[in-house]
Amino acid sequence: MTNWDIDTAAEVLLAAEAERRDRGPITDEWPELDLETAYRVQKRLIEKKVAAGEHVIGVKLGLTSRAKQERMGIDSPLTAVLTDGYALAADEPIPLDKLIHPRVEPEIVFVMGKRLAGPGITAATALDAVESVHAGLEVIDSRYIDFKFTLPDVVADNASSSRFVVAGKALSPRDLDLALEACVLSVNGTVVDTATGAAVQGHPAEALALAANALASRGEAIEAGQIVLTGGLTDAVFAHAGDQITAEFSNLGSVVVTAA
Ligand code: OOG
Ligand code: MG
Repeated sequence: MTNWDIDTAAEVLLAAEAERRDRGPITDEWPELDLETAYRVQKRLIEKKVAAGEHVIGVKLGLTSRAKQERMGIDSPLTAVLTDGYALAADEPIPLDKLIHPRVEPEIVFVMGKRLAGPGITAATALDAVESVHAGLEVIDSRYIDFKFTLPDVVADNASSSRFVVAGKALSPRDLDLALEACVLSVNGTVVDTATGAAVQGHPAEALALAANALASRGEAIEAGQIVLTGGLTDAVFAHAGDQITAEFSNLGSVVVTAA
């Protein structure tokens, strides 16, 4: 029997990631894992990645769209931390041999020009701190069997973070209406889903403001230069060997990953 505490939970999740071993929800064994404690597990997990040589490069939001919330059965958004260990280079395939059951979702991505620290951040102030906006794809790979988890479980697991890719094309957020930005998700040339930027909290800048305010409640901020993934616009699709998954946006351009 595991004697659960914050450090043990972080170690168990890191080992599951490293050894490609999915497991049952931690809350089944440690029902006292509440949301606040789960964010402390997430923080400890990131501290361990940093101690092993990774660098924090940004923040992500999860469960910001209805499509994602309905699929995962959780109606509350969350935040997680991005390190350079999750970044895929432009032509780098999804390494299926290192992952458990990866799924891919299209996201609108911000690169911050200024530090953004809550509380009291509105979508307008949030957008003022953005340097550029990009198309992105996130690869999620829950360490829980069948992506079945409660909110504290998924927060502790750094929101299923696994890999992400950000398109090189950069636009100023002032040059387009991100609520109307359209996204078409295709697998091997077949359209599987569509959405607009309004899918995430009505506007991706609302998601950014939400992140800044949520982080402030835990004494943290979004730093200048950091990347922010605003959350899957559509449900995520499973990545199988040989798949080519593409998100085409109306103004932000296209971003593609292959699974190898
Ligand atoms: C949780 C991760 C959520 C998003 O964009 O909503 C997320 C999951 O779906 O496993 O990254
Ligand atoms: Mg995501």
